[in-house]
Amino acid sequence: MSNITFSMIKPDAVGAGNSGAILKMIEEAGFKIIAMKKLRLSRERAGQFYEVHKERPFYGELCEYMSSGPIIAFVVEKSNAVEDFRTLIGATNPQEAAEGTIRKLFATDISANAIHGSDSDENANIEANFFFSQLERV
Ligand code: IDP
Ligand code: MG
Repeated sequence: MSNITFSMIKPDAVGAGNSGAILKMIEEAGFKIIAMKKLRLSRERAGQFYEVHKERPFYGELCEYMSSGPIIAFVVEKSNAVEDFRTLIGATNPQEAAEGTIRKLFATDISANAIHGSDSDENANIEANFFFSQLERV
């Protein structure tokens, strides 16, 4: 069972002033924040992060969007972190996201969907390492 996952509050949610409300939901769901920073990705760096999607039709739009404003990148810890965090954020398309999930409450559309959550233990580690060194985590 995994105990860490990686997340980003995306530019739409940061820009709308929803970061605090989203982080409150995450903490109330039992996740402990072990690293965090606010930054703006360059288009190139966004492209590197989403490299796995480079053949998908929305890749260009996704890279534009993810570099359009600041994000908050963070790592959280909890038992079964990857799966429980994906449940908390809801489906990729907010129109399909369950009631009470972060994307249902805060996402704009399928592209600007408020928040990222890693989809596997392997990717959680790769993505956490993309933004943070071991020493930056408490
Ligand atoms: P996930 O974030 O729920 O894991 P992925 O399929 O991994 O969803 O897609 C990564 C991100 O790419 C999504 O969170 C969303 O921002 C964007 N995205 C996914 N599908 C579409 C689409 O059909 N149109 C536009 N953007 C999309
Ligand atoms: Mg994904």
